[in-house]
Amino acid sequence: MTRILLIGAPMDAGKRRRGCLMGPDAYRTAGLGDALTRLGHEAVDLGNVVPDDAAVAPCPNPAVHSLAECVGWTSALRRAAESAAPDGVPVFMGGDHALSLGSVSGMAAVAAREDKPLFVLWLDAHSDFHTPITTETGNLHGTPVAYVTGRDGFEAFPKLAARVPIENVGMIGLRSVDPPEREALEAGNAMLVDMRQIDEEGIRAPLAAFLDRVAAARGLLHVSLDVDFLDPSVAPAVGTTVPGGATVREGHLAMEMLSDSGLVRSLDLVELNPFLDEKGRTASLMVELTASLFGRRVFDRPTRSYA
Ligand code: 4U7
Ligand code: MN
Ligand code: MN
Ligand code: MN
Repeated sequence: MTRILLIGAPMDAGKRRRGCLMGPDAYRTAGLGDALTRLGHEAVDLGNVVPDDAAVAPCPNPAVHSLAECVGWTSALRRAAESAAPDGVPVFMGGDHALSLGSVSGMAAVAAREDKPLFVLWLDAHSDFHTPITTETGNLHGTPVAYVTGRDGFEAFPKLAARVPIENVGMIGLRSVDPPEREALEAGNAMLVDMRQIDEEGIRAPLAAFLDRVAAARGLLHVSLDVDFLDPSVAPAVGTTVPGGATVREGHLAMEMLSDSGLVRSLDLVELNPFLDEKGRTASLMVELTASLFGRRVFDRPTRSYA
């Protein structure tokens, strides 16, 4: 039995297209809490976070928009992560992916306090490794990995309590990486799994290797699940669809392996735009995937340990 803390983050400022603010209520409507309770967990809905008021200097990159809003969400969500984590496993119901500026930096602070390394698994079509300087769209939902790993250009944002080393980041599902992101990623040593690699060797091998590393380091694992990790044919409710994504089964296998590992300390569910959904099917799929991550099985398997 796990105590799971559902935290609504109706953030919509990380991009121009509106609708992600309805995400938390879509997850509630799709029965996220009940699905977790049925698995024997205690699921507590902490309600929605309210962003702080923030004042910022203008950004040198004129494309960037909603900077103050994003800064205000970041500080509020970081506090929410830090205050929830000692009581259970926080699940951030987004909201767009800019919410991870706060959730991941908060979990990094939690890990540092426990004197453990934080690892981040980024399940996404995109690498979200822009800085406010390199972004061309100005959409800050494309920046959280750069922020939490300590890249320059985030002076307007709260100073990090702890940086996530880039080698502790694993990205799976990649198929849309902009040239400045690619250049910066190639200078580091994150685990980068693009769709071609998934086609060639499946999702199991790279994820198992990553989980082994987390276990060996006695690390905490934060999982950030962007709806666009999945193929748009099965998960249409997202503003940034990219064809050629993960299948339903690839998604479940990843969640089942994460569940077996026992390493997941926190989770983001991001980028669901209920305004674009078809009869709630994307919200429901995200609920099903979350249930797999928290232990739902068709049949049990002998326990495999990642260590
Ligand atoms: B998401 C993009 F240009 N890279 O910077 C950008 F392709 O959270 C997309 O992963 C960012 O959905 C996508 O705007 C952010 C674009
Ligand atoms: Mn993303
Ligand atoms: Mn994405
Ligand atoms: Mn997106």
